[in-house]
Amino acid sequence: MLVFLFSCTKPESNATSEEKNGSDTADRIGDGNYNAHKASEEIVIDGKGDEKSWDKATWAPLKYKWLGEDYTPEDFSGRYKILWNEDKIYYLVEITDDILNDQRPDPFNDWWEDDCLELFIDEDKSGGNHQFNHNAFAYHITLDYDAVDIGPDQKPHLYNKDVETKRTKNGNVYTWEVGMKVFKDTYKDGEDNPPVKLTEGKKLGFAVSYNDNDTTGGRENFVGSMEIPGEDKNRGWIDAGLFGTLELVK
Ligand SMILES: [Ca+2]
Ligand SMILES: [Ca+2]
Ligand SMILES: [Ca+2]
Ligand SMILES: [Ca+2]
Repeated sequence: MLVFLFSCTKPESNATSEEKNGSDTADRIGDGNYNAHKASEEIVIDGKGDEKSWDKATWAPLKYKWLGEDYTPEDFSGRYKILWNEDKIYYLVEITDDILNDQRPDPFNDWWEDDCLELFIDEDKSGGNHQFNHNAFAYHITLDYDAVDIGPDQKPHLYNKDVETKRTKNGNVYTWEVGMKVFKDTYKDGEDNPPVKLTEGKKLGFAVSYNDNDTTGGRENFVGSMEIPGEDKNRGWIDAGLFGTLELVK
């Protein structure tokens, strides 16, 4: 009888009771897609998910290794939640990391080699190449909150006015809270671009990821929210077709 009971239990489910409180079924959590609820109050970017709306958002894992050797949960583990309102998409990302590495204070000096949170967003879910254009954005958010991406001039730019970030620390657990404006692919660097007004039912392409660097002075692991097929898994910064779907729900 005991064996029968065990066989009915889903052995691979990572869902906690907190995850089950969300509207998503446990089965689809972590498949790289996400249904984000609308925030019902102002989200203050302070690195604390203590706004009530965060309680209705479901945690999803950062569990797909895109680069590096295998790692332990103490070395890296991560999960994220997303909310939205008319003006912004909000992320709460909880990262466990044994060592924070910020060897390059200049944000344009190989920014992906320091510890950084990397958020991908494709406003119209078009997919396609976004390496040197704004078809999609790949915001690398550094430990001192610079948001870096490459523009059509093939040079890195700061997008700090579009992406607001704060982080808190509790032991080796870091909570990043991000408020991100969303832009069309007509975005012009150095100009005043109107952000898109977000609406219920909208679908965007997205990925959440983290570059973990500890002791080698370079990126040791790159871990993301969706599976990337094939041998070369470091293609998200070029190909928006790999992104998951972020749907804005009630
Ligand atoms: Ca907050
Ligand atoms: Ca680490
Ligand atoms: Ca696009
Ligand atoms: Ca690290």
